[in-house]
Amino acid sequence: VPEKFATLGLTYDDVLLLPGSSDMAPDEIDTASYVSRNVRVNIPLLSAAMDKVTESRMAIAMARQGGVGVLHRNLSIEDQANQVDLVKRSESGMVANPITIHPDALLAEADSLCAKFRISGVPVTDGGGKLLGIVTNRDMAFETDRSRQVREVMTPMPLVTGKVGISGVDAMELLRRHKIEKLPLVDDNGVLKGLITVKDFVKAEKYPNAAKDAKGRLLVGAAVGVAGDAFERAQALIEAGADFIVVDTAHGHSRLVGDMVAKIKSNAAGVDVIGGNIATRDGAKALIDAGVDGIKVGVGPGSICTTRVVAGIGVPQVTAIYEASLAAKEAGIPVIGDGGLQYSGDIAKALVAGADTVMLGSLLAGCEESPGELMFINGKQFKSYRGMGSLGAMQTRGDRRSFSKDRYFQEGVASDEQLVPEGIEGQVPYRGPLSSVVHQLVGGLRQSMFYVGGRTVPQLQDNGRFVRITSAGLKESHPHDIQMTVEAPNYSRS
Ligand code: RVP
Repeated sequence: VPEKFATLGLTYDDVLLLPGSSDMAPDEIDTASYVSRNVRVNIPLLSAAMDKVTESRMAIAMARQGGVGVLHRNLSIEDQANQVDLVKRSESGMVANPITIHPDALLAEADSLCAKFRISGVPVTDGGGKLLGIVTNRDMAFETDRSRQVREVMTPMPLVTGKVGISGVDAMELLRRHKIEKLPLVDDNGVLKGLITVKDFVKAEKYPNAAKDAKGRLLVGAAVGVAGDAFERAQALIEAGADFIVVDTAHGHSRLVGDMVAKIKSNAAGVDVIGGNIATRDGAKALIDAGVDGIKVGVGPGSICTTRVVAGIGVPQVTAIYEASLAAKEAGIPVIGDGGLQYSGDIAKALVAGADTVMLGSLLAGCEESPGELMFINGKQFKSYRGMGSLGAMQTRGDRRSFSKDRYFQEGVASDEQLVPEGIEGQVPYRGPLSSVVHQLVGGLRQSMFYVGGRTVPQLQDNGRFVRITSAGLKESHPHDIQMTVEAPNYSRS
């Protein structure tokens, strides 16, 4: 008979990392890691697939910092695929499939294209993709009649163009010599194949650590469920260019999840599929058997999650990660530690426990780039944050359908009154731009790596050792016997 009681479950506040022998300079530290078998990031951070955390703006910001965002799925297939597209087109050395406009289109249409994709001009092509000209801010700015056709105001060919495959240096030189901002790339037949912009070069310099795919585009992941048209959703997201798909549920150790992973896997050449969430070694094994490229761990640790009280289910997160990693390491599958992180120090604890990356919700929900408006309450700034299993996220409101019910296997519930929520709704302090939040989180991680004596994430994982602490130890860990008078950028007591 198997033991009725598993080992004692530990979480972040139950442990500390032991300082180890260290002989490195801080600038030698390398924080790169793997999200899944083929998706490598430069910092081991993912933004959560939640409707108050990750839409295209957060995903772009995360990838620029070197991590990656996972786009939430509480929206239509079309909208979510569109968000993938926005991230993949956002910037890189070259835009492979630039947005184009037909010469017969109206200026008003050009306006809305530019606004939607935050661009300042669009190449004009005929039905066959042949480059006819370009219409930019400079052509349109003084034009008061927005019902005129693009062909009347565009700058027509011949334009300065480059050949497909032109080097970055040569492209920059052309832009500089001709004092232009956009360089269309064409093939021998004059068909538009790509676009290089000054803006992209400036950004590439500004974000040297950005996480990119083989074509130089920012990385992005996207979540799907298991019910209804989940498979069609996955197909649309892959089509739009997602680098990995997360089959994202509250109970990944279930047949539906395994089946969905296998189905997407067998139809998705070259795109990694991650499954979750699980919290045991057996759960990890089941996902590995289904063919996952990555495993997401966490049942109940989330700041907004009530699964552990509503259902009495879960495993304290450090133990959950450790147990899952025992199966995952053997199979060579990366582990994502999802939820429950409160401070930067928790990142290294997750990695030492066996995670390769961590996923963050509450720590990022207060960023400028997260969806939702700033709220002022008693002179302080907040942003709203909620669980995907909260009533608010699972409810149908007006004509807004909810797509997150099947995360909690409640898609069949007839009416909102019958939903059994597993999350709550609330607010978190506004934290400013993601870049400064990530700076503190990764700065903290680098300190951890220095203290433990791990130059790389694998070294940190190998060399790191825990000491278990008591509640007296935890009290000693936090500032104590003092009233804080100045706010620290990386510490507040919740
Ligand atoms: P946290 O970072 O502690 O805020 O946790 C975020 C994680 O919580 C998410 O990535 C997800 O796995 C989980 N989550 C999201 N919604 C809910 C819920 O409603 N219970 N839980």
